[in-house]
Amino acid sequence: MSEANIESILHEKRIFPPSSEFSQNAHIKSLKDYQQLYEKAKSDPQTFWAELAQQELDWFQKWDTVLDWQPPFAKWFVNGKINISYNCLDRHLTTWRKNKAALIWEGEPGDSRTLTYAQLHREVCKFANVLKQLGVSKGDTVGIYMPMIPEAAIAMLACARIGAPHSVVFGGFSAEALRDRLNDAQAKVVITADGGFRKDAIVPLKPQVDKALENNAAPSVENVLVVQRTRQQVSMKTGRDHWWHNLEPNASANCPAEPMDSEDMLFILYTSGSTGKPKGVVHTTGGYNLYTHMTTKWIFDLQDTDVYWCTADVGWITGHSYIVYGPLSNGATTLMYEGAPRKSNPGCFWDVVEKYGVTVFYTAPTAIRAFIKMGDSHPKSRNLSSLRLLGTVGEPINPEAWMWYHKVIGGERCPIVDTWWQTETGGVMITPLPGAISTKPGSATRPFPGILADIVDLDGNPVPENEGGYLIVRHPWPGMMRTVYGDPERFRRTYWEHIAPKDGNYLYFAGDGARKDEDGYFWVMGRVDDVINVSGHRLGTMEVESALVSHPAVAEAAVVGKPDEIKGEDIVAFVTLEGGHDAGDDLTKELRKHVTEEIGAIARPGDIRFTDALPKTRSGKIMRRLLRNLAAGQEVSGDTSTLEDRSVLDKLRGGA
Ligand code: 6R9
Repeated sequence: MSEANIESILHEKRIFPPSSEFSQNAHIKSLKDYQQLYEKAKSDPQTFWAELAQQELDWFQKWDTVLDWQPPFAKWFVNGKINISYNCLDRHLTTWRKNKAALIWEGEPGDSRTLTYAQLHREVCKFANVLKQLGVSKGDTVGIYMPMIPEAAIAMLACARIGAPHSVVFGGFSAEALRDRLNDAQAKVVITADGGFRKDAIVPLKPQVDKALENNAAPSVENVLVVQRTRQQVSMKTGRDHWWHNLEPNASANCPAEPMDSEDMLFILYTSGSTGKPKGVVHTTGGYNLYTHMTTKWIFDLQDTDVYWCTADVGWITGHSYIVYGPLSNGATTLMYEGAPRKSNPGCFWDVVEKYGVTVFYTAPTAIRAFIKMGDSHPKSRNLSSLRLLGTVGEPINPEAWMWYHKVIGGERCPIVDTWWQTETGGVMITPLPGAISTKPGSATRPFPGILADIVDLDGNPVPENEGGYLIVRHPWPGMMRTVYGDPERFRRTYWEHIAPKDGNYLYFAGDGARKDEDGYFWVMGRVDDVINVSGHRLGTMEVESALVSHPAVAEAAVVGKPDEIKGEDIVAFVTLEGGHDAGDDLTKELRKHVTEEIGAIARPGDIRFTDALPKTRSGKIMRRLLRNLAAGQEVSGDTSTLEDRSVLDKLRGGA
């Protein structure tokens, strides 16, 4: 961290105000409205959130305390009783929305399905009863390892309905990664599918689950539920494995939502940090429901006529908060797409926009850069005039990509919301409110009302305008993570004591470097810890290093990120070998395969460099900063005086 060089090189001056037409129809209509909300939330956060909780959500029982803050542990809406599945479904059934499309789904092969609120409610109730039949009750954790099909959302909502916390594991993770997560969460049931369709191929899922569970390696798992999607042959273990389509049709459609305590765990979601073991980020019910509801409403400016499409995978926090919970809590129409742009169909996203008249579109900078590379002809040959608002998330967006998005996709009429947030924050933290805040390409602009974000140095002192520092948050907010599952000390250490608390004031440390400009706009520059952001996916260098070192040929490994045109960053691994193993293309291939098996294809190093030794300090720490320079093809800069053996660097430079 002390190695972090957080100097900003961006000096973007262009500014884009929303059109008056957009502002007039928006939920938050002007900068003044935003400022009023911001000031109100700042001066009395508890009243601000309590009023919204009362107005916007349905409670079975009102809370008696808005916030119980015993740093770093927060409880919101203490003793309130609520169910997020009820807020996402049941309450809309007594309104005209009953027969509105809740979920529009498009499969990669071109099949599709639309579920109204009434239909989605029925499916969720039936599936909740299936879970109950299998012995899942309130408090039991359920693993979800699914492709992007409606059953993924149905499974999440069914878990929430009966109070069983879910732990969704991204379908691209390997059997090993799945097993670790199932064990850490002590999952009782796993919900999966035979496979999913992605880039014209079948991604096998059930075989990975079999592998994760083989030899009783995840002993907490009693049952596996399997959705038939791709129809390839899978093996079913009698007594343990069940087809969704055998159980669900016979289940009762009557399943009242369980009144949950505000602070009951809603889900665990694993994310990478700077140490080896992924962290189980814990989110609870009431605060998360409110925070995702409000952010969805004001940032995506949802109106009843909108068709809203977030392209994330449900395996990531963006899928949780902004495909499933936030949009449905608002009674919106949320679109889910199974596939990804691929050689055979580079325009598939724009076909989906045209087919369904998508109005709000939310994607990642890495996707935008890939679209740019595929050429303007694809979006230009489709009718994208339904779009009225665009969003991005996952990493900083470079101004060129922002401008392309603005011109080619947005037709210069759609505001762009660049949303900064994290798995840990539950929902968006820094973002334009599109009718109120003028945008600057590359800036996430201003904090959401109620979010006291700032830039400080390592002592917690605010840094001057336009100077780089560490992004922090000063006051708890309803959507914040509550703890690291099973490890509250890690939660304290990682997020709240990284900058030492002063006079009982705790600062939430986000792990990002940023600066604030003369207009109070935030410019996020990227991670300041050992986390690499590959295509918007967080990977800890330690995780990839551990995977490499678990291969018998590898003695030591150091992993760094290098700038990549499409992915943002790519993984470069520096590897030293055990005696008797030869560096070469075969081993490179084998190691890349090995990392894919251990973690998943997203962690596969783009570049593996064999070397005799790694550059270390006298205390034995690998100097990743030097490796980052080398990986990027730059001259090694900064202080090298702590290097133990200078010749190591010379050899690496010589193209080891
Ligand atoms: C939602 C999500 C979080 C990290 C975060 C930061 C980066 C996300 C960003 C952004 C700049 C944005 N990040 N959005 N950086 N501008 N608009 O992505 O969660 O997977 O936990 O990643 O992603 O570095 O710390 P998560």
